[in-house]
Amino acid sequence: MDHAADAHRTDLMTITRFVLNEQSKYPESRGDFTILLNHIVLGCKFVCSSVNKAGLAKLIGLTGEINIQGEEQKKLDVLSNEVFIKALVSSGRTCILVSEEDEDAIIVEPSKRGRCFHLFSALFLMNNCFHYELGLIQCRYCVVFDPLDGSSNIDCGVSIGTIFGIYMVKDDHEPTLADVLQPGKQMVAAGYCMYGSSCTLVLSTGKGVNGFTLDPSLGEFILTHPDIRIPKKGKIYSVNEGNAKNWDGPTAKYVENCKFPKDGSPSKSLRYIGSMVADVHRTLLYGGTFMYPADKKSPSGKLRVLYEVFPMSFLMENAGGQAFTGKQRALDLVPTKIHDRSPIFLGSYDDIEEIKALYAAEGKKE
Ligand code: AHM
Ligand code: MG
Repeated sequence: MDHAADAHRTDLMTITRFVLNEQSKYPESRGDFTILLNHIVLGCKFVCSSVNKAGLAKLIGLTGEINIQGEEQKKLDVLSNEVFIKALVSSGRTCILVSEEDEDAIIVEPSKRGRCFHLFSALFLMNNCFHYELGLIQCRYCVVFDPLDGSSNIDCGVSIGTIFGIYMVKDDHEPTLADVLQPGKQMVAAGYCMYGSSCTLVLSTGKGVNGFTLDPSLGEFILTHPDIRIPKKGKIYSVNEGNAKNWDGPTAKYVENCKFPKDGSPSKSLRYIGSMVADVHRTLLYGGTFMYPADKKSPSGKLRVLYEVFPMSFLMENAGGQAFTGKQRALDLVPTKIHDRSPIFLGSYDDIEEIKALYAAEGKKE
């Protein structure tokens, strides 16, 4: 490779270039989404830099406060939450935010909501004549996010990440919880940023999934994983087996099939990091399943619908995989509270089909 020439490359596909290219396909687009995403990217870079120097800066450790999930908060969780709230509010494109770390939704104050207009054009038939109308619709965004997921892994240097999902509000009403208590299929974009051996941002705006790696020397996310497609069937399953004694029948049967396949195929490998972003990232790239099922102790599972289950399910489906709750397609769920939880099985298309079949068979027995 010619490193001298490489050092002067300015034609790299940065995330901003990529999103601008995508948005330019919509003539009515005014750049609001690009601005919002740039602020999310800024938050990711900030958190990445804090995670990298956490040990040095003595950020590792507990603040001593208990968060709304009843867990002790770590300093980095608190910092990341502040970073993303500030970044999102200052984008001037948001109206309501939901963070894992805050009990209540954050309604952005009117002066910071900004006003993003959306041009529309319509051709309609009236009195046997065609009419053309050009107008302006306001649109603003709701962002749901987990600022630093996998916090139990912070102190030992295992990959952790930020997860986000974005809804669009098309009119000028006062923001309410109803704007975010929407099924995941209504999201316009979702993604995660993984702070690991490299910093990787994976994004979908509803048409495929793309991965960008932070080049620390440029401070830019560069497209490194274009059009990620999850393998149709995988060789890995990922679950916290320590909960096995409390699993339901279909989960236990699926894991049994992974270890002792009856069709002569090789046993699957178990990989479980305990950090959703890292486990889902591996599942997207290598295929297989990631599960956080219901169990007798936690009938709704552990993971939160709005900012964990939905964004990851959105990415999985856009990469050609599936996401299932044990009862239904995950993206069809309608949350009733902002911190609702749901069981989740996501991954390769064929593997999730197998899990769906086990639940369907269980349903027939009942
Ligand atoms: P957190 O939001 O408190 O960090 O919890 C979510 C994490 C996920 O990253 C991971 O998939 C899961 O909890 C692991 O849970 P467990 O330790 O029960 O296996
Ligand atoms: Mg979390």
